[in-house]
Amino acid sequence: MNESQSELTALLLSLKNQLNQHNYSYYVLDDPSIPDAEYDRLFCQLQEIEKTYPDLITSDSPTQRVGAAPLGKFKQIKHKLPMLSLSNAFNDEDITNFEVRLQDRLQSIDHLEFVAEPKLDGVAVSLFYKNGQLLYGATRGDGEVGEDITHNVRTIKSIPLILIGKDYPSILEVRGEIFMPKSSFESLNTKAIELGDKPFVNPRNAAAGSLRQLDSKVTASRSLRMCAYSIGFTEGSALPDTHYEMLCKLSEWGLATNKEMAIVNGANGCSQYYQSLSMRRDDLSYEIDGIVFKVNNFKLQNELGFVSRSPRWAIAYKFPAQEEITTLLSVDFQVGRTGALTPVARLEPVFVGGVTVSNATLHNMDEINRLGVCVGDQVIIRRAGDVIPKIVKVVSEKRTLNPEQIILPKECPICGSPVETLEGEAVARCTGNLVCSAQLKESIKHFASRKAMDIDGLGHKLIDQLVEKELVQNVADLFRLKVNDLALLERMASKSANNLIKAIESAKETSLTKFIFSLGIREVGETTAALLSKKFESIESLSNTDVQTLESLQDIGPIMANNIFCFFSATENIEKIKELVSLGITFQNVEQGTSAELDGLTFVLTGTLPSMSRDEMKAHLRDQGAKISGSVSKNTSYLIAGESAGSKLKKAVNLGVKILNEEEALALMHISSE
Ligand code: 5U1
Repeated sequence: MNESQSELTALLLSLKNQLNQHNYSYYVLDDPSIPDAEYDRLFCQLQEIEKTYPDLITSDSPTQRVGAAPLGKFKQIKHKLPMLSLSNAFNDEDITNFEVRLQDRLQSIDHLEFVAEPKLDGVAVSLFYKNGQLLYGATRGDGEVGEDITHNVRTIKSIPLILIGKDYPSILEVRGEIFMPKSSFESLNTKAIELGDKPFVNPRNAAAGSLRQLDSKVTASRSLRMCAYSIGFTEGSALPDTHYEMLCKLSEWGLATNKEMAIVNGANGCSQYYQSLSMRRDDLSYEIDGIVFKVNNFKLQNELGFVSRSPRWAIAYKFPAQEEITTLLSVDFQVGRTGALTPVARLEPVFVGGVTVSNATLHNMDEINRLGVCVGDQVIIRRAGDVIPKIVKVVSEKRTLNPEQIILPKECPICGSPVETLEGEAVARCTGNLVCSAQLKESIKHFASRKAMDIDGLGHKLIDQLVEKELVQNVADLFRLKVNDLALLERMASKSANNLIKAIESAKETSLTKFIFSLGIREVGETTAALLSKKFESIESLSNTDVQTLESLQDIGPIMANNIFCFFSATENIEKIKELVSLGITFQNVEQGTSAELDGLTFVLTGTLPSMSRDEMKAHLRDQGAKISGSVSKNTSYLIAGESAGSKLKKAVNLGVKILNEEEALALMHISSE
């Protein structure tokens, strides 16, 4: 063997070992050691070498199997028909080539119809029905043999135990994806962190971990869902002619299918569908990692057949990866409005989730310790949707010899005041209060923001300058500014200066809710501000209340009650409020548009509303005297239902409860939906 041959063999062995190790972490531990994108790169590298030197392919190569060998924790089940995987496309050209390949094989066909379906990021499963009864459910495993997860599958409400109707085949293998909705993933991880448990890296690992439970009660508590996307083996009944009709049949028989599925024409239709769904990707309640396009006609599918691990008639057009690997270069501590020091990771720029990311939040020291992250580490960074990029894991195999520990500064990096961490709190704070220019800037930004005093045109850069030039040393100083003062600022022409002074003047007339919110009381958001304004009707009455009264209010817990009470017990805060009033700030104690019609009515909300969060809608309702309940009963006055409304909607229909959409609900409150 010459030198280059032995180098090649060593590289091949190293790639196989790495991929096998990553397969084990991913499939067996449900704890991926590297991002999928990095795995795909290693896999492609191995595939390329094997393509050039086919003699070097061994049966144990990770390229030679579809998934991972079954775990051994559960009984094994042999699929009646193998579960295959999909080949990938990463751009429109790959899709055009896909269509050209199909047309080359199908000679006489010049127009191809595809079914487009979102590719859910979950766990592939096969469900086996005999005479309409669910006999077992299995994971994909290595594609031939999977694990028997029947006991867990049976806990998933979207999986029918008995099929509906009569025209289903006597034997039916249903293929689909079990997934965890984004909201369930977030709350599962929040709970895990609270309990000191390890959170899951992403919803797919959470779904996989939840399915691999020996105790099905755990699975049942995890809000998993199933979406069927094809069939395997069938017997005893003729099937429709097309994949689309098959999906409709599955839906008729009681299986959940994807509402976004559509028939598209040719490669152009595929690309258009991809573009339009990628714009809505973040709005979906579940994670998808691409779109699957399948030739619709079953006869053509049969004609096309398979190549190694994948059918020729289908392709997955992948979205940009949401997880990537990069290096943690350094950590800075940013000081917020309440003095909280937030560690911010400075990263080697990396393209992830469709953008280049060079910063990520690390939240607090507990998070740093939980991750065990050091400067210089290779880290997995995740950016899903609009969410701030997060470091989710350290790639420990790639740690350097001398990792640099991240140490909480003893002094505030902005004002030098001591930093303290109170007993039982994860957050470290600068003790400088308004001596600290960072805290001052942030509190003014909050005060001027849209949901608070709503000072039009007073942006962050302007506020930074006003504080740095000492024109503003507290929020009240904003109302003392003159046009001439603003002339000292960069890029401030006289027209802009006049406009800003006018905006500050008109912001003086506000509502009690906005004013309470603008005070920046710890943990008091706009919903609580609305609740307090409704209950107390004046700032005097709120500032004179006691902790017990506050705690007795719905949605106010002991910590928040204490925060509110302490805020109004501090003389400097009362003085600040008086000063603001003396400068001309006025607030109506009741929100505009109040309607006595909603007094005493009970509302329940469900689904995703088109233009606002459910919390915002609740705040509007509470402002107008309505009560909010979490469940539908005969006492419910109205159900406000958005997209993907589920069981609450069904119950409301059954009980004859009136149902409103967002627009109708706003109209009821006389709020314009513009
Ligand atoms: N939506 C969808 N996801 N998905 C995954 N369809 C689909 N089809 C697949 C896979 C693995 O395989 C087909 C070959 C049935």
